[in-house]
Amino acid sequence: MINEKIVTKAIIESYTKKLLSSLELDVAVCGAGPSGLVAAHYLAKEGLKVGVFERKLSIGGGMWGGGMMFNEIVVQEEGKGILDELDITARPYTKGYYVADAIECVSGLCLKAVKAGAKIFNLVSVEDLVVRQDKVAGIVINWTAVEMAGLHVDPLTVFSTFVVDSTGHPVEVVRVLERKMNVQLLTPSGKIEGEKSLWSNVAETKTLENTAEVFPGLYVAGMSANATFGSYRMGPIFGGMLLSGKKVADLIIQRIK
Ligand code: 48F
Repeated sequence: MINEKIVTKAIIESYTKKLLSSLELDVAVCGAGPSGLVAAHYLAKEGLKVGVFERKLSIGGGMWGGGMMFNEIVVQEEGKGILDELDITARPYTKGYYVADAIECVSGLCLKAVKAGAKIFNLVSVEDLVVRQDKVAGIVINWTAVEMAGLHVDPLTVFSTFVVDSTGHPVEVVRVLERKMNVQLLTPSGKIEGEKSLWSNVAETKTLENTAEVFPGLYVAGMSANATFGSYRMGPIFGGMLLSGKKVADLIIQRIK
């Protein structure tokens, strides 16, 4: 016989425990697309306390739909290395190009991040930052449902040594900092440079170069790195996203350890 009171209490208590244990993090990852999930996996695997905050119900960002809803993705040799490490199948297509099932990729990345110890909070939007003494010191979160309904409900706060903006094309977290704090970012103009049109070859390389700290305590990864530093988009080739997630994790691990 199932007692619904126990089911309800189990869910509320265990979620609350998970959230309470994530109020002070080593790294807050904003956005659970491919770059954010890879970052979360490598950071958590090093024993760091990682929380991932994702606006949507589903995890995986722009990866589920492959290219134009053909749910396959393409990676190059370097990106395949990461898929191999994470036990995700990549099949050779032609020299230097591999294809992978987008569904296996997202579910594989998600499972690896969670199993490594990262806590993922879906349905939660990052709406602001905590900035202390000219350093980003945390994030300000609210339920996506509150945001969608336009309800006048105050958010809550999560403190974090480092914050990663992996919100993809809209580069939302850096944008908040730029809009509200009138700070100089570590970009050529001191502002968000903005994303350029599609050029896969350049964009793939630039994504890695652009994966960096953009303001003390705040890193950018994935498409948000390219949008911040003014590079091109690349379409459904995902090696750069995976490598960027690993690079941001490596940079933060070096800083913390
Ligand atoms: O867009 P997304 O997949 O970012 P990514 O890791 O990968 C980009 C590729 O999917 C693709 C591409 C590949 O070549 O160009 O576009 O850079 O995932 C970003 C995630 O962040 C969430 C959003 O719902 C998505 O799942 N997100 C965006 N803003 C917020 C957010 C926010 N303010 N708070 C929480 N989550």
